[in-house]
Amino acid sequence: MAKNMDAYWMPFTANRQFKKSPRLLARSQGMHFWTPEGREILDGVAGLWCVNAGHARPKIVQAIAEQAAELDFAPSFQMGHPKAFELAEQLVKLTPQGLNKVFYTNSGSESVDTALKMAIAYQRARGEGSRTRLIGRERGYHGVNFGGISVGGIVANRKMFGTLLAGVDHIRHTHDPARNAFSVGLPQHGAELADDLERLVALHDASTIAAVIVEPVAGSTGVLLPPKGYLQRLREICDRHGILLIFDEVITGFGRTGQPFAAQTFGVTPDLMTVAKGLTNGCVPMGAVFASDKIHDAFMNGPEHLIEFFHGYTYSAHPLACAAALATLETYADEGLLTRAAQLEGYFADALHSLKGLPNVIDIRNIGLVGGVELAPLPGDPAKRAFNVFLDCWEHGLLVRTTGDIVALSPPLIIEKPQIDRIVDVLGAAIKRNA
Ligand code: PXG
Ligand code: PLP
Repeated sequence: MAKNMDAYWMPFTANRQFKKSPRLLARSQGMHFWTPEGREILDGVAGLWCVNAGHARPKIVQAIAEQAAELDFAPSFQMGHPKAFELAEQLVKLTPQGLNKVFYTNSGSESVDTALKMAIAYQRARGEGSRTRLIGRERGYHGVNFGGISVGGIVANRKMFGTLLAGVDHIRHTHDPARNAFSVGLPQHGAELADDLERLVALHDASTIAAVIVEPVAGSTGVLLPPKGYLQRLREICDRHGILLIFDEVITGFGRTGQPFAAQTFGVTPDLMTVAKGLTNGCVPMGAVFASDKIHDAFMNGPEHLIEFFHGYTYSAHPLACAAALATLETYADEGLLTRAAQLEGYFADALHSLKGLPNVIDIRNIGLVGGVELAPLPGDPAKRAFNVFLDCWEHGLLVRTTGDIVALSPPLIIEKPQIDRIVDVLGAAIKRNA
């Protein structure tokens, strides 16, 4: 282990607390991590919502190793390599109908900023250049780049960073525990919150709005589910006003909600879809934007020797990432993982909702293999109770995530029923100990 922990400035971490009592992971396999001392930790969150097929899957490990030896890097601008095309072809077999074009990035944050740029540029390309405004949603998380924090709705991620992007507005979030607490699956109340977009159309005029971006299920801000009919209504309003709909599926993509994408679970097709995380099972950084043919084709005019879209990353379609993604898709297919969450949803829901009635549990939410348990904050000390529960779970061999006073669960899709029971047992005991 490192003798000195000073040099590493850790992301989204309480650095001083961490360095006083570090939590280190040294090895991983299947549903588990092991600490450097050899303590086994059950992975309740698929790493950071990304290791959907579980850890150290042989096909993926082998593909990365072989790729590194065969073609370590290929320039991404004006050049290509076979696996980039092969992967795109495989991916569009999984996407909702009409989303047939793939643009590669290296993270969810880059996918979001790419999709926002595509939306504005598309509007201009089709002769609607006044449509530059972007609409996000309160409590949305769209990564940490400037576009993403601008459309995002998390005050802590925004307030330190100046004026952000100009011309952004937000619709209201859908979290409504007063009416929807302890809903199993989608909440009944709140489809009308989609009409908040009409309010912004009335304020700004549709002719100024390029796109709306939402997570089908908000992950980072605590597993907030779309009320029944909400996403359909948002789609209708966008269509009525010529506004593009972007689904940020960085968490919901690749099987989390029981279908390959949440767009399919909810039966609503966006114009652009962002993914990352589960695309490579978290093994090599990679993201992507799926674009409709309509959007892609709007760029494909002008002289053929000229670049159509002035955007891209050095590491777009990195060979190691493409190899990892291809092996990941194969692993998902071999084991039926992209629909396994639908089979386990009922069992997972029952287990999770059995925590109702424990001290300070004020809401429980679930869909597919994602769940949120909301705790009453300690008076005057927001986020502390959930953090204490997180530390307690860690001490008892379970990794969970917390955001504010919400505990989030998002286990690898290979999870077995006894492991679901164990997650709920350890979490329940931690909640009781921290009452
Ligand atoms: N959009 C969504 C919907 C996300 O959930 C991003 C964009 C950004 O992706 P990158 O790869 O740039 O981090 C995300 C990422 C958590 C947590 O536990 C969530 C994310 C990342 C890390 C932790 O809430 N979501
Ligand atoms: N900064 C400088 C000076 C660069 O030359 C480049 C890429 O060439 C970048 C930033 C962007 O890096 P990336 O393409 O990895 O996002």
